[in-house]
Amino acid sequence: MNSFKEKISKLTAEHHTLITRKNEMLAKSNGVYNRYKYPVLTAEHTPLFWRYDFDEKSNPYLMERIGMNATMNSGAMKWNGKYLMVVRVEGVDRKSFFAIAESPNGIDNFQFWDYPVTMPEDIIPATNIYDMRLTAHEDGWIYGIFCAERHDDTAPAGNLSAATATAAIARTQDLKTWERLPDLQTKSQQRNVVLHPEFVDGKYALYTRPQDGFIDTGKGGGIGWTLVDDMTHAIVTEETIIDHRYYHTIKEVKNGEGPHPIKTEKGWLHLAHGVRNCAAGLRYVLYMYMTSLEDPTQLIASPAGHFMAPEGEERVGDVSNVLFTNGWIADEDGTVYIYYASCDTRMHVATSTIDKLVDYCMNTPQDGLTSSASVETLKKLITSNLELLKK
Ligand code: BGC
Ligand code: BMA
Repeated sequence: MNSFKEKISKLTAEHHTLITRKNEMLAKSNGVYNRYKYPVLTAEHTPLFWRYDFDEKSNPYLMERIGMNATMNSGAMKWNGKYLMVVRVEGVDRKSFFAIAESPNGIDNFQFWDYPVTMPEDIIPATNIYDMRLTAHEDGWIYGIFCAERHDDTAPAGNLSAATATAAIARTQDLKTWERLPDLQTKSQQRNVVLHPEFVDGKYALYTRPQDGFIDTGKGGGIGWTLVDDMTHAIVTEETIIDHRYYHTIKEVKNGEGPHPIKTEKGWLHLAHGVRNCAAGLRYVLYMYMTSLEDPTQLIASPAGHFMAPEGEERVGDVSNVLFTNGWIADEDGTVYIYYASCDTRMHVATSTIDKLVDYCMNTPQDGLTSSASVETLKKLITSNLELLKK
């Protein structure tokens, strides 16, 4: 029989093999981006010393004491030359928390820092926190905006599912010590709130996603934009919808900003998620759009349909048929690392470049909103290609 120490060594060796596994870019591509063979983070990547009690006296069977269920919806940024994610880790107790994982190259070898983030709860304590968007703002702070979820105590007795979603705000200089600021004050519930990296007219600019209820976006027409004076008392006074939802599109039911947009010569490049309903439940896909540098409320490109949808093993997980993103990194050489989660279960990376993504946004036809419009768009391309092929 293996000794306790030998069992730990074996576990440690297996874990090491997993977290240092080299990732491979998949050759198959639509020309816009490349997927990779392995997820970049799974629950199995979390440190063994988070899950096991390594004391033989208190854990003679060497059991997992604190189970981890998922690593998903992660914010991302480059930090001291490392590719870093602020991961939504979900325990088997269904509680999410944030933990930083860093990689030397952005595609593999992601390793968690020893401790998860201690997020101060000195405002109104939340039951669950998740989906942080990181913004290194030009004011010098790194902001994390995330969803804080609380039970809705106005619900009839016995309704334990009624909840409220609010945009929680925290800031840091070192990603270790976080200062909690008051939640965003707004008329409606909010999820998917994202801080724009630059001041606009001397104010902080936020992407919002007003919603009538906890799940139902209702009259909240899409991704909103608002200017606030002070992030330490952020109050939404006016909200303009900049990316609307439409009937019979990939974002018919909901949409939400992903990470903050990337500034390019041609405009702000946005990555978002869109949701539609079907017999299998809500289907979440990723889509892109662009806004003007002069006036970031103006949509300048809106390619039709999804940019990425779940494929293969990405389609199955705790909440199947879901891709979600809230992190990407634009590198100095123009490479873009897109971090996306599949099915609220695991994290993946896809790579592209700023030039390719701008080309995709500018040259993909818009949604004509009807089958006949789609056929007309398709016919134009076919005719032009058939002419070329004759030459
Ligand atoms: C879950 C989120 C989900 C939200 C709305 C929350 O309780 O933690 O992952 O997006 O409900 O369905
Ligand atoms: C949402 C998001 C995510 C999640 C998705 C699917 O509303 O905010 O947290 O990935 O639902 O469950």
